[in-house]
Amino acid sequence: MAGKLHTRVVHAVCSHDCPDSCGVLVTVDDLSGRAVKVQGDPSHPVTRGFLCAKVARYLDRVYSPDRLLYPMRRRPNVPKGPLPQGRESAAFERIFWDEALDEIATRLHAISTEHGPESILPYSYAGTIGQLGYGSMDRRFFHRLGASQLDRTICSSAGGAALTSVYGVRLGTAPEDFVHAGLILAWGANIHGNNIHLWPFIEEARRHGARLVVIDPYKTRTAALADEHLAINPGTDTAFALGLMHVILRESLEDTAYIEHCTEGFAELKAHALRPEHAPEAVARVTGIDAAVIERLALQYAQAGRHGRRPAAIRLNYGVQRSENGGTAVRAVAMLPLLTGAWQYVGGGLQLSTSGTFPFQSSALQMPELMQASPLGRPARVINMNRLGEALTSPDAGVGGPPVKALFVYNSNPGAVAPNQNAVLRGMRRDDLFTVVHEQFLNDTTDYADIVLPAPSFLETKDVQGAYGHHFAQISQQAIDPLGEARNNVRLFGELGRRMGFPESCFDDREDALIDQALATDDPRFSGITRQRLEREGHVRIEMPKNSEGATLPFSTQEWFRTPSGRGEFTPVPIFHAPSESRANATVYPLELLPRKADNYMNSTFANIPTHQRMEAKTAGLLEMHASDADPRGIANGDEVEVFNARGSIRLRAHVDGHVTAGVVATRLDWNKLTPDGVNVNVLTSERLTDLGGGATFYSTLVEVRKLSPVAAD
Ligand SMILES: Nc1nc2c(c(=O)[nH]1)N[C@H]1C(S)=C(S)[C@@H](COP(=O)(O)OP(=O)(O)OC[C@H]3O[C@@H](n4cnc5c(=O)[nH]c(N)nc54)[C@H](O)[C@@H]3O)O[C@H]1N2
Ligand SMILES: Nc1nc2c(c(=O)[nH]1)N[C@H]1C(S)=C(S)[C@@H](COP(=O)(O)OP(=O)(O)OC[C@H]3O[C@@H](n4cnc5c(=O)[nH]c(N)nc54)[C@H](O)[C@@H]3O)O[C@H]1N2
Ligand code: SF4
Ligand SMILES: [Mo]
Repeated sequence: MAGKLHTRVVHAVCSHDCPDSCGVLVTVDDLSGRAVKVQGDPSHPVTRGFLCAKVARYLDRVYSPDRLLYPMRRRPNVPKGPLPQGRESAAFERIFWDEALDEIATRLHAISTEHGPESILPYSYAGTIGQLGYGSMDRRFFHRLGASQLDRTICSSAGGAALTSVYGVRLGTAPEDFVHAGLILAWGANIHGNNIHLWPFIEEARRHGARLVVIDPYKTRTAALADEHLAINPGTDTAFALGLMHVILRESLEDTAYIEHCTEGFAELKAHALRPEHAPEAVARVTGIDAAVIERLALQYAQAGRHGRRPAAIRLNYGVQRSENGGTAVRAVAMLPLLTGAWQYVGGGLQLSTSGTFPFQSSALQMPELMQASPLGRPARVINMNRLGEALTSPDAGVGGPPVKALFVYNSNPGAVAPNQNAVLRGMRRDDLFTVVHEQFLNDTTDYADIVLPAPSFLETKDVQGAYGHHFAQISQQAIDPLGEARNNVRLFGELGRRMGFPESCFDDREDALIDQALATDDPRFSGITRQRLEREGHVRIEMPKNSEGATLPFSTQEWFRTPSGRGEFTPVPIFHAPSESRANATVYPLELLPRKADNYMNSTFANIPTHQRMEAKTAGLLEMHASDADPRGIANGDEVEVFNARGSIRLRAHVDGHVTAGVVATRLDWNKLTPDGVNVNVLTSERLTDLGGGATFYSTLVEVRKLSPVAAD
């Protein structure tokens, strides 16, 4: 009880790459300076007082004995390459921050002079999605340096480009409004695993009679809890969406008044969708979903919202677009509410991303104009992050210009998460590549670093954040001092800018100044939203235009669209092509692989934390198969198997369990060094890009599986 007197509660925001962006209350013991408890903010309307299982155990990560606490340098004569977990630090010697920064500045300067600044490649993604941590001072630094630009495409760029092509802006149905829906489609969306704070709203809708239908080739937690699970063949969503449109149009169930006011290209879409190849029987052959089911779902979808029925909401997530033709698939799905006018009803519409709600001033934070002041004097070349393997192993980085001679990694673990891992690791192993990694842990990427630098967790730094799954802006206060000598991304790149001798005063900006810059805009959505107000209130809802009944209904009227035509775009009409790596085009490698995320990790984050490993123990290291694929290969439950294709191979244990249908196999992302053969599933995935947005195609991967004899297995 006495202890209570010495604690305070700090409002932070979970900065992981998750749509929920939870408000987190951190209890800090003032005597020790330690965080003693984390909990979901009960006053946050979407967090509603709970955290996911991963972050509820966050202190096990923050205070893990394995945290990287000091800058280190590779010892002379220790080659780059993997070391077992717990033994990695033997490759390094501790150095002071000053030495580390001086050495980095000296090396980058020399490399820039000799090979040109574009031979330096930053590599980052979403270790934090705070505005400052994700992209601010780091971008200023690399822009001023003239380094190659990184196209950050590994997650959502196909879907983002697709949504923008149909709507012009990334807006969607508010999670709170899902309670009013009568039909909810979870389309390539593992809500219960990846987006848990939407779940209570769906449960509430179901208490009022809503049906939840999951469209996913894998029987996720979400699918297991749904009213109906449609196990679609991977990469065939365009065909499925066209099948639904076909029935809706054949039955004249489209909303003609809405289409007239709000859309463009309807006649073309109608002619296309009514073609015989989009009739339910034909679509059933492609998608694996019965024609009768397609008929019924199309009628239910179109009739929702009418005659007093509750409306239809689609939770489309990024699973659909991690496929070779995923951009087109997202476009096709995103057109459904335009056809039925579902946007006009509270609780109707679609959510892929709400990120367009927040007019953060990212160009003020990132200052692309600094490229003009760089030695290059022009915008630098662009390298797609999904092609890291090619970038590190080609003499012209795969895009023309100098080879990559320096790699600066932060906010990401490409050694584990990037596709075509064998090429990535071959590249990172190069002796003539200078690699810096800013990290919280020694992992599959630091194994290849020349210098490692300690980074803070979100408890240890201040930031401002929006969300891609709700409408609240939040300040994340610094709850505790950085552990060891950790420095946040802002300080790291500000200091480095000074070491490089950049004269611009923008390298002196600190967190509060940057937050102010992020919020400084005339955009009415940020009117009245200041750093001080966010600090006071924790979270503030971004107000969007309301209708005469006081409801915010995105895309219910024409004013919402931001496409060139100012309307929802049905053209170019979505055309279905089977992915080149899919059953329709399979030759040598017949099985479609789902290289999945783990329910209890965040991509590769948490994979090294024993608490989280225990939560994930039931599925780690397994290859899930259907009996009809296991039997002819002589594979039984528990057998050691090799999963392989032309890019690589991985050893797993077969699990014949009914989570996948015939022709599909599935396994999960893990750290390489925590697997028996030291590689993870990304040795099998390719650097091929999506049809739109240059996205990653993890879910278009063909493999073969064979049983390993017991001798070969040990
Ligand atoms: N627990 C947990 N939560 C996370 C993450 C995590 O790693 N773990 N990662 C975070 C990140 S980075 C992101 S981007 C979001 C992503 O959230 P989601 O988009 O939900 O991510 P995925 O699990 O990749 O894909 C969703 C589902 O799509 C299915 N799918 C695959 N191919 C197809 C297809 O062709 N058609 C259809 N209809 N479905 C398909 C997959 O089987 C999967 O169950 O989640 C975030 N939240
Ligand atoms: N096979 C397969 N591969 C995938 C996916 C998949 O579903 N299957 N998903 C893909 C997707 S959707 C995504 S988004 C990517 C995610 O790829 P990444 O963005 O690389 O995600 P994480 O694996 O979470 O790694 C983030 C790293 O950032 C570090 N970090 C956290 N905060 C900070 C900070 O403040 N500063 C610095 N310097 N570092 C910090 C963490 O310690 C962690 O190691 O993976 C992709 N790869
Ligand atoms: S990972 Fe997602 S659900 Fe979990 S605490 Fe963070 S924002 Fe919330
Ligand atoms: Mo992602």
